[in-house]
Amino acid sequence: MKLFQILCVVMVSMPLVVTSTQSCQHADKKSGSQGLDELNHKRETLEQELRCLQSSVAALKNALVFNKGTSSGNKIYLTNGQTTTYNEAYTICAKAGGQLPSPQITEENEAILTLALQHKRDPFLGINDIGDEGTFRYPNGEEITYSNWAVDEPNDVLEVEDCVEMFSDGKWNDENCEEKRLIICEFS
Ligand SMILES: [Ca+2]
Ligand SMILES: [Ca+2]
Ligand SMILES: [Ca+2]
Repeated sequence: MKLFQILCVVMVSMPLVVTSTQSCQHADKKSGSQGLDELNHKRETLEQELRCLQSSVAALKNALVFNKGTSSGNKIYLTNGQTTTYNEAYTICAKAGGQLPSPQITEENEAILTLALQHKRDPFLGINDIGDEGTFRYPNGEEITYSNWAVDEPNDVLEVEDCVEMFSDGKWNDENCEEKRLIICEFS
């Protein structure tokens, strides 16, 4: 989890007040010698700061999920509760430092579903076959390695269904990208 992404999400999407009893302050131990000793000292200092940052990131992640999100592994799913087209949702998630949800395992699919059910709307996934009809890919261009299609899907009705929505049972349907669906973004 990139810290700036979390901070960005905190700032733009929720009225979350963060107070911290823990701060990642530089350990200002005096290095008395040069060379190897100094390098070791710097390494220890950096390791200490890294552990502190990791702890802060973990705390922030828990706070986000507690507030209104869901998670699976190191992925966090958040929504602003609005609906829009695929392209607009794609842009909104990218601007927030995330991407449209792209489940790669059942647990991730379930985490997205849980959030969607809370808002009683079907979301768009990032998976699509816009570039290559019939071949569904993640936003990074890689072919999907996991799928959860509903019966008889994907069916590319009227040859305009190149985006993917998630139904309220967690199953997937290819759908027209111009339809409006719940915006869920994935952060990792
Ligand atoms: Ca097509
Ligand atoms: Ca299609
Ligand atoms: Ca369909």
